[in-house]
Amino acid sequence: MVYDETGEILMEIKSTEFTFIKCFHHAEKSLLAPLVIACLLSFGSAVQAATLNTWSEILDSPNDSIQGDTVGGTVYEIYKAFYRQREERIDLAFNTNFPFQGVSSSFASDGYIGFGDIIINTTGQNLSAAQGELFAIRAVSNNNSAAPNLGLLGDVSAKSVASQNGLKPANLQAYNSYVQSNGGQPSIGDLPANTIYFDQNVHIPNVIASGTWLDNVQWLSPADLSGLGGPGQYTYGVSFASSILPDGSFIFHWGPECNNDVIAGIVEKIRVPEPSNVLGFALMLIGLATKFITGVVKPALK
Ligand SMILES: [Ca+2]
Ligand SMILES: [Ca+2]
Ligand SMILES: [Ca+2]
Repeated sequence: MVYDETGEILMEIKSTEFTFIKCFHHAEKSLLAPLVIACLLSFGSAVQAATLNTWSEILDSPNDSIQGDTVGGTVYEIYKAFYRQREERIDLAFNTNFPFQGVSSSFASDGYIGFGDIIINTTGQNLSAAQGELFAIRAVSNNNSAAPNLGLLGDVSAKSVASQNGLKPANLQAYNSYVQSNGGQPSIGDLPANTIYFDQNVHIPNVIASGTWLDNVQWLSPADLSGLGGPGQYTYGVSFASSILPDGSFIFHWGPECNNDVIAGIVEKIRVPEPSNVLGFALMLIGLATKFITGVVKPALK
């Protein structure tokens, strides 16, 4: 258990999460926006170093989903998220019991709980402050997203459709309490359940309310997902053009439309040299080598 200087219990265990919470507690009290940004930037520096073409794994509690009166291990349970940056693509994948096609539910007003949109925040601010500046992916047509087309959108505002899809607790705080009082341990991937990255007094926004379409996304193939897995029944994911996102740390989150489990990851997009720059540098080296060989440039050391 971790406590802050006022004696308040923080749920965090990992040092990076502790830094995050401490930052937001201070920033929230001081109401200084620059401090929020500074905190997120410092938090970003705590993100494990990103390596091209290597998957990183984000763990979620294995028992913080809700289905009817059941807590933990339900059809909505999310166990892991995975993140990988290739030179031109970013891949996001999930290990979960939730099928990407969604599930029928009598608790949903439309009788169906779909795959929520994946919300991406590159602003260094909490989610409420970043509204209108988010990126997001609508990957399925059978959900309650307001995005008119599938794909990756920018300038996104996100909204929650959790209540209309049958979520019982009134807000995130109530959801966490419900899970805890029924023997589960709520978490939101890299974020603690009581994070102030999300407004605890409302449901986590889980679909696109508005935005500008930017590009198509692709579902990852079984070969792309090779080596990934976990306790969940399914592992699947999407990829999109890495050039669309700015370099640096960002936070993404995802869950089914009902928010009966949610996972978030704090990851980093690293700068990849432009192919033209690499080519230019190679040509420069070839030119320099030619000059050495032809004697135009003499080596400094004899
Ligand atoms: Ca979970
Ligand atoms: Ca629905
Ligand atoms: Ca969770």
